[in-house]
Amino acid sequence: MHEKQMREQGLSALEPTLLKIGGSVITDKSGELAARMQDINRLAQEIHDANIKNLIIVHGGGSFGHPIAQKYGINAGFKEESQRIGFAETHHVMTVLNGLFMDALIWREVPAVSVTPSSCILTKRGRIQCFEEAPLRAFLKMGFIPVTFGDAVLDVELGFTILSGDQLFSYIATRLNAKRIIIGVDVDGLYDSDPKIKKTAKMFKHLTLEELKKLQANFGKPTACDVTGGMFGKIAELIPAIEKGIPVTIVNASKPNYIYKTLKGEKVEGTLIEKE
Ligand code: IP8
Repeated sequence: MHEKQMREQGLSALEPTLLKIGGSVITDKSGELAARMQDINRLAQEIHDANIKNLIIVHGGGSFGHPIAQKYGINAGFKEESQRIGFAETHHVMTVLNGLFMDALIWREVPAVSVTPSSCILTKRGRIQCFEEAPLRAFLKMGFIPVTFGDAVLDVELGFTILSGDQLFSYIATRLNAKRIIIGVDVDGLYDSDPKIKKTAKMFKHLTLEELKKLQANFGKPTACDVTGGMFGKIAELIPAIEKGIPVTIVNASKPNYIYKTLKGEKVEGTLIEKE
C-alpha cells in the first residue's frame, strides 16, 4: 500500500511502542525447543498489567529457531533439496514458540494477534525488500497488539534465509515512527564485553549514537547457537532507528517487573541509547 493511501486510511501516524523480547529470555538456549514457560507467563502478565495502547511485540527464536536453522544452513540460502524441509521446520518451530507466547497473552485477555513474517515479507540477500505492512498498521489502529518474530523467510536472491527479530524490529520501528523501543534481554543492559563470560564487564547506563558507533567493534560475537549475530547484530540493527531519534532502552526481561516498569515509563536499571 502506498504512503498516500495509508495516510487517507489513518494508518500512518500511529507512533507505537516497540517491545522486543529476546530468545534467551523466553527459551533456554543451551537446550533444543526448551521454552521457559514461567518467564513467558510472567511477561504476558506484565504486558497485561502495563496495559499499554499502541504496542507491537517482537520476539526472537532462541532454542526453537536457531538450532534448526543452523542444522540446515537456512541463513546462507537455498543450496540443496534437503534444506526445504529444514526451512519448513524452522518456520514451524517459530510458530510453535509464538503460539506459546500468544496463548499466555490471550489467556490474560491481551488482544494480541500473531503477524507471521514469512507471509508478508520478502528479503533480498537477507535484508527486508518488501513488507506488506498495511495489515500490521490496521491491527494497531483497531486496538490489537501485533506480535511478530524472527522467522525463516523467502529471499529473492538466496531463495530463502533467516530474518532476525532485530532487523524486523528496527525496520518496523523506523517505518512506523515508533515512539520508543524497549529491548528485553537476559542481562542487565549493554556491556563492553559479555558479562556472562567476563565478570568485570562494564555496563553502559547511557550512550549516544556516536558513542555506540565507536563501541560497535568491541561487541563480542554470540556465545551460544545464534544464526543471526547475537548482541553485535542486535546493536548494528538498531542504528537506523536511533538515527531517526527513537530512544532505545535495554533492560533485563528475566528480572520480574522490569518490563512492566519500563512499559509504564518508570526507571529501572538498564541502558538508554539516544541520538544525542
Ligand atoms: O532470535 C531468528 O530471530 P532472532 C529466528 O531475533 C530464527 O535472531 C528463525 C532463527
